[in-house]
Amino acid sequence: MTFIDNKSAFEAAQKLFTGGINSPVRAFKSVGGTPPFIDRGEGGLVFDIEGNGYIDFVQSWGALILGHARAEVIDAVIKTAKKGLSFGAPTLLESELAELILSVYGFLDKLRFVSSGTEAVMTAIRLARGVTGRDKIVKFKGCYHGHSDSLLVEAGSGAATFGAPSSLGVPNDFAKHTLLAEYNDVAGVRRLFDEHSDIAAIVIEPIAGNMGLVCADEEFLRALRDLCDRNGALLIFDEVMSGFRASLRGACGFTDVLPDIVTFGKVIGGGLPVAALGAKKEIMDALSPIGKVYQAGTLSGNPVATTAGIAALKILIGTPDLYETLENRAKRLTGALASAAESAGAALQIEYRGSMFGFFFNKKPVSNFAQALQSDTARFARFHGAMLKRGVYLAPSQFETGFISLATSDDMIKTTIAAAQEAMRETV
Ligand code: KE4
Repeated sequence: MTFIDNKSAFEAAQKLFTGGINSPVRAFKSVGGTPPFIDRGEGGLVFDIEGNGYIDFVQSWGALILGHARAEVIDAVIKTAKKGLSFGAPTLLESELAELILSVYGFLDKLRFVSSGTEAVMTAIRLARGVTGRDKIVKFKGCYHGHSDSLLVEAGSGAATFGAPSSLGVPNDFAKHTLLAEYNDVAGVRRLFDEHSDIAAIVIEPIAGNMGLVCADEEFLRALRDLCDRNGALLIFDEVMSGFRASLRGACGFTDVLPDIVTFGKVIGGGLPVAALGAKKEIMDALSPIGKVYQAGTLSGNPVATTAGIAALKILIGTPDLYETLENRAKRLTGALASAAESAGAALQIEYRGSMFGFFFNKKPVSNFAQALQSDTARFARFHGAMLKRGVYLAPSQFETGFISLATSDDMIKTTIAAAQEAMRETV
């Protein structure tokens, strides 16, 4: 099948896939228009099949922190691939990647690799339930932790975008074990522990990236840690998006609160399917084959995928000031976007954390999902289209986060700012 334009490619794809895509947010339903079919990535840019270039702030939803097709990653992947793609057996590569991750997240003893963030968080929940012997989990409205049944209850990201906060097909018997609280609301979580004695874990995005970008207050995280300690529950930090992204140590680089379990994804795979969960030995050894919490995966720790992760993490760990550079660019971009909104008379709330940034067309600050839902999503959709037209590829949903990569050059930031100044005025 060869197509020369996005529209006909999308029409054809809709005959093959529901919605023409393989992950809902990619369908551009909440922003409208035709999603560009990407042909290639090059540093901070992606190019569609029509040859249009875009400054990419999606970066495969955060994974490509070094930019697209980074030579060291590609060369390493090719070299490993020539030795075979998958064995379903232990390799030194997964050990090497694990050592790199644990060298940064030093409070963790062991990891288990899986192939997606969904798998990582699903396993973390099962592990917490297995270790505590309890069934209930606490999650936060607007946080998204993948599409496993227990967690598709008032989820953020795609589900929030479609205004279907809980998914069909999730049996009530599953959903009833998932308790919901508002992000940054200590009293609400405390009430849940007062009412339920069988809470196995709290799972949270310590930097929430799936309701737009919303950061957890330090005292909120401290309160969660304290509630877990007092009640014998585990604290799970879902760092699938923020791990090695918000800082070298992800959200753990911004708080002194230590979780019991951390989940990883995206950046640790360098663009290929690697995700993981990690914890202290006594928790991790509850997993099969030592313990009785079952988990398995054909492609877990895949040699080609772990090679990409190793190549990426070696650069991230080995490049001094890399994260400071990224954060400075995020600061410059968000500052200029705020000014552009002000000049256009647009109410904008904008925030960054390391190389992650997000904004809401909203008159009031956003610290939880209910407030995020008050944002002007129609305005966001118009702005998104106006930026895409000017060669700037933002996440196609108000309830997502933008990312700065090492390849997002100062010139690209400058171009983005100029585009935003026009787009803000054009989409009043
Ligand atoms: P995956 O199963 O999509 O690899 O990871 C699920 C997941 C878990 N936890 C967090 C904090 C996540 O952000 C994600 C996935 N993120 C979305 C973007 N917001 C993936 C994009 C998509 O769904 O297409």
